[in-house]
Amino acid sequence: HPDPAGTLPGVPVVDITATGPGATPIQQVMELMRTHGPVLVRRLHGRDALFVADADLVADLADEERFAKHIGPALENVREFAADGLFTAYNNEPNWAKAHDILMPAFALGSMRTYHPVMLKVARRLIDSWDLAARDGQAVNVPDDMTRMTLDTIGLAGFDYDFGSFEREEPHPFVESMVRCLEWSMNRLARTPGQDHSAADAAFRADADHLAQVVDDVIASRAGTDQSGAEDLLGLMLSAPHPADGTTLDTANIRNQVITFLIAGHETTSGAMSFALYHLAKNPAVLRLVQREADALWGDAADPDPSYDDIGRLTYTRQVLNEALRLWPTAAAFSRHAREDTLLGGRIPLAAGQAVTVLAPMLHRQPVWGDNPEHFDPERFTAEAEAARPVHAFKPFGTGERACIGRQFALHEATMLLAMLVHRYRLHDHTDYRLHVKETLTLKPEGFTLTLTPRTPAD
Ligand code: MNH
Repeated sequence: HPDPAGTLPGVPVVDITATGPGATPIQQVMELMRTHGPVLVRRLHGRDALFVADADLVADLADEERFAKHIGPALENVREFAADGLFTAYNNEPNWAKAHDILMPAFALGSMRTYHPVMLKVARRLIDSWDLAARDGQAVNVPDDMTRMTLDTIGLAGFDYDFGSFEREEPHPFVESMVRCLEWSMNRLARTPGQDHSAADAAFRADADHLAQVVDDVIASRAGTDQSGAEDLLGLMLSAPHPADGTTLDTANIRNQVITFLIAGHETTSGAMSFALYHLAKNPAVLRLVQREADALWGDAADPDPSYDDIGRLTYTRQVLNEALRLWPTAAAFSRHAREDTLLGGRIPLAAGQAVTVLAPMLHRQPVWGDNPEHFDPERFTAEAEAARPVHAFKPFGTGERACIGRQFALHEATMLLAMLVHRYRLHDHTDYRLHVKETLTLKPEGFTLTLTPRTPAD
């Protein structure tokens, strides 16, 4: 369908063809919005994309009667390796509803109790590794180690598959291939028509093949074993009948779901924890409060044994994570389309099928957040503050029936790890790190390192 966004009344059109989107397209749109306001059309090689961050417009887009998830050009590229997996499936593809119904029970709040011991086991791998670094006075690379931790967690919790990331000097090859596939998906959007990209495309195919091989390995390590008792993701994928028609997922779709969950299940959580640690390192008063909350639970135990219920009590730690996701929502954009011709916010005419992309980092800096939105302040997420704010002002997990299925999983994992880390270590911002946000479709604080010293009871 056509995309006549350029003719929208009162919406500025910004043509970026001369520079292209560069290596940081999300941050480029953030800058454009700082100049032109929270609704704009970005034009690239004659292709228009409508971006919004205005809180009222985002609230309108959350209306599931009139709008639905849109698979835009970025997700079309991701479909090249994740196809009809849950994240990239079209709304009307039968496998979306089928997989959603089969997998939902694995993400109900109660299921987190099952994942808790695995999450704790992997958190201890990270701590063992950081203990060695602290002993040797070596810096740790925060995003790299957060990625080790989240990949091992989703591997073990979801598929009983051990990536063993802490036994490797370099990231697991799955991660390297995945990052290049995500980069390819992002950079493909910036292509100048008519140029030759066959080398990049061939390299992408090789990486996508590698992802598929890892997936086959994950599945093969379970095939032939009795699945009837297995209630993790792979067990459900392999054997759970659909509640309505009794059929199970087909083999091709299972592979797409495994790729999807291995990626979606670790990449964004890793970034979220990295940004949270960045903000803690830069905000000693907040760090004290998180430490106090962990101390209240675990005292000066050298090796605390966090229970499932402890994690629910870490309310301030959770606020810190939310505030980190406000400033740097690691899946920064999601798209919607109009189901029928409609007026967005009562003023912007949209044709049926026409796409709108929500830019969460700028939504999270709108006036509803007060007059100093750049200021890191977890008090924005007390229950009272949240109740006083429009519900759709905070969208790090998307919206509606296509919102993030793994939200509770991510928050349980991240809250526990953050609390354990601040309980155990003093964090030293030894490089006086200046934030550099790297984009690979998702966001990470590139090159952020810390040195660590053990906390003593008096700290
Ligand atoms: Mn997750 C969808 C953000 C953690 C699995 N996730 C989404 C969307 C956002 C998102 C935004 C909606 C995208 C869109 O509308 O196009 N997810 C996050 C963030 C974190 C995260 C910021 C961590 C922090 N996600 C996780 C984890 C898992 C997961 C952990 C799995 C264990 N997410 C998904 C899946 C979808 C999704 C699967 C697609 C759901 C659907 O469309 O049915």
